[in-house]
Amino acid sequence: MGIFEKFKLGFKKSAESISTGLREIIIKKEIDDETLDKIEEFLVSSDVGIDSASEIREIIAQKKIDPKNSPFDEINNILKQYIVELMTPLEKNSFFDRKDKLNVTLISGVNGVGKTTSIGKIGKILKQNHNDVLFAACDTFRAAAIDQLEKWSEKIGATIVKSNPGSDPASVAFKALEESKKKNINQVLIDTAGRLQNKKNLMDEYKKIVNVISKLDNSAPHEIILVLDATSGQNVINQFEEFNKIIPITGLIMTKLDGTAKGGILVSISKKYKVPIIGLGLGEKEDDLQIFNAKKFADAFITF
Ligand SMILES: Nc1nc2c(ncn2[C@@H]2O[C@H](COP(=O)(O)OP(=O)(O)O)[C@@H](O)[C@H]2O)c(=O)[nH]1
Ligand SMILES: [Mg+2]
Repeated sequence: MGIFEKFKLGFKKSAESISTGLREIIIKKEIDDETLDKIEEFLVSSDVGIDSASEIREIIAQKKIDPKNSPFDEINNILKQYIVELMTPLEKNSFFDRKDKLNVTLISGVNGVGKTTSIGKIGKILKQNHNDVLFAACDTFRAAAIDQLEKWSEKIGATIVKSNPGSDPASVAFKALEESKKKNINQVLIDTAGRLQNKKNLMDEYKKIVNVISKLDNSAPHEIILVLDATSGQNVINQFEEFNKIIPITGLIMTKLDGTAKGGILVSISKKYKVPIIGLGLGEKEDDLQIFNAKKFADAFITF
């Protein structure tokens, strides 16, 4: 299966829900106010966000839809173009390039969103691009979390730095950076715990990790990637706000886009925060991270 087929398959549920929804609304040749209202409401219910939904409504209202063409096709094209224009500036393929200097990436996000899995997938692409990769097991809260990262390190051939469960995450980060310098490893990916139920602790833990890292290399951490789970719908907005307050987010990964009809949330978060999107999780396997491309996303999301 080619990369685009995989992409399309991953977005099948979202795309079907958009397509079916619009087909039910756009029944007249003439796009009147009532239809425009329904389209706007439908887009809001598809998680694309109130701002984008009302902008798209305006664009459709302004455009003289040629009665010779199918209004359904024209509206889908408008949607596609809107998404491409909004999201192309958020592409950041350079994240996966080979880096000549040490590059430290902190992976953040609440429990269960797919941080550890995404680290494995990112590591694989980084290795394909001729980087050396080290994983730092800084989610020391559960032994299983350390084991899980270790399995990923074996699978993709990355070095791992870990400590005993319960040990200080910042000290693991410190060891990881020392090890990367010693072994001349250019890419360090730091896995973290995401126990939002204790915000104060989480915040302190993050800050401590960042402090320790920046003491060893004052340009680090180079990236703070927030992992968001598409199935959480509008909750991702709160999560972004919370994490961005601790340390400004430099990139996003949205996971579990396979099997959910909530792909629209990616449009909403793009409109609201304009933060680069690094990749999209479309499954649990090592090759299931798609490097973000706005045109491909729009083509897979809007199929008609
Ligand atoms: N379907 C699907 N499952 C995913 C994806 N990313 C992660 N998962 C699964 O979500 C669960 C939690 O992932 P994990 O990486 O442990 O989350 P963490 O707690 O944030 O580190 C695991 O069962 C993963 O296999 C994805 O893109 N799609
Ligand atoms: Mg984890």
